Amino acid sequence: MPELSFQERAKLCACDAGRRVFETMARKQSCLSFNPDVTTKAEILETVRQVGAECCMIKTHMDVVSDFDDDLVAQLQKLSEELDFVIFEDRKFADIGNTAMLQYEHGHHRIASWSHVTNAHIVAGPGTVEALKKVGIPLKRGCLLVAEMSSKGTLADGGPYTKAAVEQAYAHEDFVFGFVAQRRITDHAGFLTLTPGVQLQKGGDAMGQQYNTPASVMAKGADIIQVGRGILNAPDRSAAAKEFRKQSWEAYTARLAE
Ligand code: 6AU
Repeated sequence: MPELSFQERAKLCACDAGRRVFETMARKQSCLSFNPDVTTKAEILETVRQVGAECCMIKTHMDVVSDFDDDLVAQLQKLSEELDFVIFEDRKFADIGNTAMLQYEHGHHRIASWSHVTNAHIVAGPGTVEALKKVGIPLKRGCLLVAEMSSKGTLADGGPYTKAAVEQAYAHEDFVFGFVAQRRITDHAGFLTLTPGVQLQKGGDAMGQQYNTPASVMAKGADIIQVGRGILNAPDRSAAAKEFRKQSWEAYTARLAE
């Protein structure tokens, strides 16, 4: 099957937030999502100001931010409009439906109220995503399912577990618009693949993370490369983000030309 453009794929995506992601990617010509995994509000906002212009998406882990408050959310939302990126809170919901629903809507972070996109594990069965959807759909939110992981020894490794994630996604296309995975795991072009574990050189960290290059993950069908420390620890973050953006966009356009 010929590779479709992100604009064409937006039309095949049944989820409002998912379409917004595809359209942002096409408009900005960016397959880059950056995660500022830092622990203060000031550092998050500083890094997002440095690289947000290069990104289609900014991914957060608000539960590591010591001074999280509503103003951080307000400032992030403002930057999302100014710099044109989608906000993705990487909460990896994993509990039974009722608990996941409460975690998504309530608590200190009230994730559903501000994050366009979130993600979920499927380990607890279909109840998790069914419950998240009840909160997310009225707010036009979207969800990615964690189908494969980048870490050494993961149990989400392409076998029956990954297949179950695909089945759950098909059952909830209006809310689930794709996967966190190491490669494309379905032919459905309306589903998006976000691949973490990306740096400019292949390698890993001391705690099991495994890295591949932008070109190699794009060749396996990634649509978005998820980059954290490859940008965060670079001497010039803006230059690093530009390089990740360039390498992944070139790989995408090469795929279209095949
Ligand atoms: O580039 P890094 O290693 O600094 O950051 C990678 C980011 C982290 C992880 O929590 C996340 O990507 N991640 C995920 C996601 C996005 O769900 C899944 C996975 O398999 N591996 C992974 O690293 O914020």
